[in-house]
Amino acid sequence: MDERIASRIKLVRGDITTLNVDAIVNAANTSLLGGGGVDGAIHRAAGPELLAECRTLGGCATGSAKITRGYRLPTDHVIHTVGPVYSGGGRGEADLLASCYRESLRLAAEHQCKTVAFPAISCGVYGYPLAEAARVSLEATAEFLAESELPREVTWCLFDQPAYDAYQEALAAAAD
Ligand code: AR6
Repeated sequence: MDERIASRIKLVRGDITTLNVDAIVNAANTSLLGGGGVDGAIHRAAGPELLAECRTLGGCATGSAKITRGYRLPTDHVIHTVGPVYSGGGRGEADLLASCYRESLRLAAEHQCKTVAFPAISCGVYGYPLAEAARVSLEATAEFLAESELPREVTWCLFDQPAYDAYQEALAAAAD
């Protein structure tokens, strides 16, 4: 990965609902009507207006993304993307995961977002192995950033230490 691209990628440990960035990304499901994990945390922190807007969107396909306002969150926008359920890696999971990142970044750029934060999409309930997800997501993001000035900065907000360590290793490997 080019040094200029690597300098636009940050890793933090924490709760994505607290981040004061232009957009946070939600690891949603195809209904867009909420769930557990980071999705539940985002809906709880944003308040019921977020669910009301999501009800108007007609769901979202796996690998796609849709954008809403952030309501009571410190962020302006929430980008809802639906990661693949991991079932061994032979069912197009990597392409779908890469597509989640590309489509989310495309929406962020379209909405003039300078700063965007992602959770580790698909790495919770959907069972994607962390190291592999980190590699795929960093590669897709680096490719997008090489072609686009916006977003200026992409942060992964990793909830626990194993996720943080996996991203740190993948980032170090990609920077070589
Ligand atoms: N901030 C940042 N990351 C978080 C937070 C948080 N507040 N809470 C959890 N994580 P998951 P998925 C991490 O299961 O695998 C939902 O029910 C978590 O530790 O939230 O894409 C949806 O409605 C993990 O590393 O999302 C879908 O049905 C990562 O976020 C389904 O889960 C993703 O875990 C989506 O599954």
